Amino acid sequence: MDRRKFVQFGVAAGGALLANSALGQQKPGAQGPARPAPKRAVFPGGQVAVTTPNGVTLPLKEKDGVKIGHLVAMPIKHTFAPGLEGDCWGYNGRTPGPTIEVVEGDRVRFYVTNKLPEPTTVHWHGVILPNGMDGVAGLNQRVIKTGETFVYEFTFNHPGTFMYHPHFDEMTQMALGMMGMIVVHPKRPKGPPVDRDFVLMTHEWRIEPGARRPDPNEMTDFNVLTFNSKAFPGTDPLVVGRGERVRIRFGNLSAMDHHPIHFHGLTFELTGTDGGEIPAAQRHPETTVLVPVGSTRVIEFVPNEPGDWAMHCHMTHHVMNQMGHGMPVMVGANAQKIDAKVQGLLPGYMTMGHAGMGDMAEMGMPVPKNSIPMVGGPGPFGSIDMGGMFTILKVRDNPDTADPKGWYQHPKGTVADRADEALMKADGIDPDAKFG
Ligand SMILES: [Cu+2]
Repeated sequence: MDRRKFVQFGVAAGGALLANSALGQQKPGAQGPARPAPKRAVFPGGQVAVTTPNGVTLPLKEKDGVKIGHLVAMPIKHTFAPGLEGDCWGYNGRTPGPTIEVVEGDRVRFYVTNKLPEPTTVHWHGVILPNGMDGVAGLNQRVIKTGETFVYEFTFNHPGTFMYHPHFDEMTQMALGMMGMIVVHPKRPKGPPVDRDFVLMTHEWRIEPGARRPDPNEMTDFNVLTFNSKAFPGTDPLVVGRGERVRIRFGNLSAMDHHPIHFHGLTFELTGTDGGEIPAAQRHPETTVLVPVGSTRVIEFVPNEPGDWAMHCHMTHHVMNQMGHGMPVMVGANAQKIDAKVQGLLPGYMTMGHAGMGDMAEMGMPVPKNSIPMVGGPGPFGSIDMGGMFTILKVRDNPDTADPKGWYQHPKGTVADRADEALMKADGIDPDAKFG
């Protein structure tokens, strides 16, 4: 019996715990890194259920061969990161809404209740379905008025990674957080099975420091950038096993920006989009995947280097929390002289940013109530001076028992540190070398 079949058997027999402990505690060694058992092999062919970091999956109940779900469009309170709360709109009390997870061929009936102060609809982005179920207000259906419940019924005929969002007053409703991911597992999976499967929706928001309501009118100057509506350090890390095959499905329903998501410590292959699967012959290694607005991108990889690896949008303004973009450039300015002059008028004035922005988190810069400082969170070696669309991929030998909050323990001598003077001398390195 192979491992995957055994796990399925274990789950079926109510012995998931046994399967995990029996297979998950293999010590790395002669047989290579441990390959802990997937926790939930519940879809055809042993496909693991998707994980939505910081999120949930929509519960579905089956009746007469139809899977039934309920989405409630509603105002919500949302925490982007510790210190930043928003008055947002979402589904079932959250943004993004619950991830819809089904299997190719599934017939579904989705009820949509509107508890917003204005009409809405739901569009099933990328799903090919009967025209009257496509959700474009005025074109395919009447709007769902406040207080009404509509019903959508269709069959998911194509496997893949899709999204859902309103198609009425999109600018407002999506700016306030109304969106979610859809995963349709294939009936007969091809290619190597994955051990972990994640969904991450990218998004951008404009929230004035101190305000609670995202600004739907913003077109260019977004200052809160998120994975699953969380800005670092609010993003849950992705804990994966060394040697496991991992899939991440990205979506982008940002207003304006495409997001190049960059991975440290591994290479991946693009295996699909919301158009479908990419043929194996067209795949090639990459370290950054561009996720355009209104698209999904699916990647797969096998991490072999253990550690805490950064995973983030590579637009530098998308990995800083709540940047203000109207400031003068102060880098290189003589702060002492400026401070002395201005302090005559404004006691306590301090020029910010003259030596770069990286130290702002540690300085405890005063910020308005309900706003997050310009930089991120604490790390094992000091402050991680990134925020926004940033998270951490934690590659572990025993991911199922590893503390997701814990940091990687580096083997001795494998962390960059201050150079030893004798070694520098021996290697002919002069720190005071002159150039030019
Ligand atoms: Cu970005």
